[in-house]
Amino acid sequence: MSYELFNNKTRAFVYGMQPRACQGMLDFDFICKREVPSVAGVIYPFGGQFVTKMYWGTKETLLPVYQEVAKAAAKHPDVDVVVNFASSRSVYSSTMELLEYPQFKTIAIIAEGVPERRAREILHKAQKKGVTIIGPATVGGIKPGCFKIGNTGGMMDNIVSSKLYRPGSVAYVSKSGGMSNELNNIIAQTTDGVYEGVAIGGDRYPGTTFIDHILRYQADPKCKIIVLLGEVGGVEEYRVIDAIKKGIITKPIVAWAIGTCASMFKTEVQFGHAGSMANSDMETAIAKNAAMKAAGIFVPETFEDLPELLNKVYKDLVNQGTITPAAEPDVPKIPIDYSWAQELGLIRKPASFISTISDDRGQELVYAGIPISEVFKEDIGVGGVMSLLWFRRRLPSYATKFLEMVLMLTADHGPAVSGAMNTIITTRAGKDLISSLVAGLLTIGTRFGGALDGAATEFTSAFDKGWSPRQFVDTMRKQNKLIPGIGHKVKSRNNPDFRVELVKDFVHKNFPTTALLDYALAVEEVTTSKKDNLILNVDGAIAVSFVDLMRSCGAFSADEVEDYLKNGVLNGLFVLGRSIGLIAHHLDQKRLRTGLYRHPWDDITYLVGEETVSKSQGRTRVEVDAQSE
Ligand code: Q5B
Repeated sequence: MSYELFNNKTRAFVYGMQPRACQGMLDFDFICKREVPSVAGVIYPFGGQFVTKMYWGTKETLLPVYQEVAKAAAKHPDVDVVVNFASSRSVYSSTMELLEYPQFKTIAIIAEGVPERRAREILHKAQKKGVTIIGPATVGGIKPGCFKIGNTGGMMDNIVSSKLYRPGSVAYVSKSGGMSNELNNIIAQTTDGVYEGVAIGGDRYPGTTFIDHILRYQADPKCKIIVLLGEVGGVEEYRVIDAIKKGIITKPIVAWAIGTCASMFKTEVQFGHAGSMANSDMETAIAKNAAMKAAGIFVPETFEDLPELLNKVYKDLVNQGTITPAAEPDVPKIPIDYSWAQELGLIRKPASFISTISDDRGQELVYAGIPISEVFKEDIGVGGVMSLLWFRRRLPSYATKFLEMVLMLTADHGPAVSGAMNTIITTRAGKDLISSLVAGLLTIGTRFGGALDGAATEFTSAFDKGWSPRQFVDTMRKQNKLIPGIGHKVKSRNNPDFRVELVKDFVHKNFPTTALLDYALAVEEVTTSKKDNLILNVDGAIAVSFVDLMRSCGAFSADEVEDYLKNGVLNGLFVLGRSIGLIAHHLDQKRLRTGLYRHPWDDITYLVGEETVSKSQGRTRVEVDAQSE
């Protein structure tokens, strides 16, 4: 194994779709002032993506995504490192495949839970091919100023505070990836910084062990101090001791084996890592620390004393002239992700949108402050949900019942009404549900189903001015205006609309006041005396009742009532209710498999002359005919 696994020209593939890890590596490259990004591309056998968007500093850039290792390798012959994020299930096959490519010299295996037999097979093949494996079950490693494996070092602010953007003189090897962050911090505080750090992973059969990396550090002239963070279980620390005894390792080592507290337990303790359990006395952390100390390694009394001891060793080397601390470069500016900066409260930006009714960002969807589970626990029904979303408040139960009643009453009025007709014709033209529904909905207007808002406005205004019903009807007629909410194509005094009867009955029984409804019924007396079909229709009855409800239920101020009426909430009731029926008509036509509709000629009066446009006068023959009549 060459002593140098990584330098500032190292190029790598990331195996697996890991945008965060890739971005972390690129951000690290950027603050290390690397000329070329360390990630050459992503290998992701699943999906058909060809590029993935990343940042290089503050600019956006594209990373190629390869579905096949062969293509990636052929395209980037300079890549010699692979950071393999494949899962424990697929890491064996993917690593075995990667080992077939001689250009890959180092493979980091991140997955935890790789079966030991598989790990040993990988190791065997890697040794035969001369490939360095870091892991499994590791975060990887870092070479300050040069290269970072995946998520090693944590967030960028952590990397900057541990000065990992430039090399120091201390190289470490640990089992634990989490503890490697601690080491980055300790080394930055007590010495001129980290030269290189590798976490070999906590499995029983790691691809490389302490001695492999310590031998590299011994051979590397830029490494001046070695830190070894071992742990209970296994005998790898003793291989380092042997190498010291044989004079192979001569550089100062500061070391500690974690797990000295194991002796406080009555039974053998299995720590977090698969390999961290002592199978014999010599595998205990206490025995290892004692043996390392006896071999001349700098071993503190406790882990808490390690920084002080490391600082002493460092200072001695500085005093001896072995280490000459380099001038500190400027602390690089970290490109920080917008979402992260926002989470930290570092930035603010005026939002383009405001919403006050619902929120899906938390664990639970919230309607006007009420979690969706409460909506069901309290069984507030569709009317309750409408009151939360439309009015941002809870309404009394008679009000939510009324809302539901309106939806039920307006749901449908047969296939012959304008909206249903349009939906049916649209469906029969082969359109989809949404188009057919919308075709029907777009028919709703002041004459059909959309008279609620107008009715509420006109009746309320007349009532509030103290006009008598007769005065109201006469005034509207003088102004040449039809009274919204009055009149029906087929319903009349003799053929009453039962929907209106149901509304009147419910409102009179449940609402605190019914002043506007009663006024509208008095207006109906006047209009029906003129013509039998000029009844208070379903739009009108709902509209005036709703104004009574808003004015008397105690949940709305007078201004709010006015605002809601202006904003068209009442037509919204008809639109919502009738959507049920229009969807039903679409489904009905689909079910019946009806064909394209064409209106019969004999049902259309054609008033088209032979010549549509008079050449001399530029007027249509119909116009000419109409004028001469
Ligand atoms: N006259 C509804 O008209 C209709 C008058 C009036 C004073 C009036 C008409 C109207 C206002 C809008 C309205 C909602 C077009 C209706 C609905 C949902 C539905 C539908 C369904 C469903 C009916 C004959 C004579 C004329 C007019 C006078 C008529 N309306 N005077 N105020 N409001 N109403 N729309 O029968 O002297 O002879 O010239 O526009 O509230 O859409 O089921 O179909 O659930 O789907 O065609 O229920 O009333 O009458 O226009 O020929 O007029 O009565 O001035 O007088 P008609 P017209 P004159 S509910």
